[in-house]
Amino acid sequence: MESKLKFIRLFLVLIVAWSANVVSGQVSENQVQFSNAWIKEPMPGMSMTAGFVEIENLTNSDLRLIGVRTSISTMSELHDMVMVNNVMQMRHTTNGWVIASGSTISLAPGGKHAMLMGVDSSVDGQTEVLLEFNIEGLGWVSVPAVAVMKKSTH
Ligand SMILES: [Cu+2]
Repeated sequence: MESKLKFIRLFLVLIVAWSANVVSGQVSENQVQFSNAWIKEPMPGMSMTAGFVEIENLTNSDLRLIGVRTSISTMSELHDMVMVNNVMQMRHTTNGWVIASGSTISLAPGGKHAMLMGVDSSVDGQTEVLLEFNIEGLGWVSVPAVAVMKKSTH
């Protein structure tokens, strides 16, 4: 009886360790907090869209977001919006973005976003997508997101 309990306890510990590893890669939940992840449902016939998320740095040092990827797009880039001659244009951010210790950056419509190109045509509203973010020195983190129909430009 006692050995059975021990076995169950070990089993539970293994499950917890395994699921934490799958969800967050090398990054533990008390280092970086991801919230409100979603992607804009692609317009009919379009293979481009954008993904959004809020990322909070819970560590004592500054972090840098350096990459994004998904399984539903062939190419993904970090994009920022800049004003050029009174026109908003998006720019590929090649250096990534610093997330200062204790602060949050928002990828949101009208600003920073994850540009997704070559998006699988089967993606529509309600599709569940894993957005993966690369934090310099910590590695890739998978964040579940859902495709949502939203009327907005990014
Ligand atoms: Cu873009």
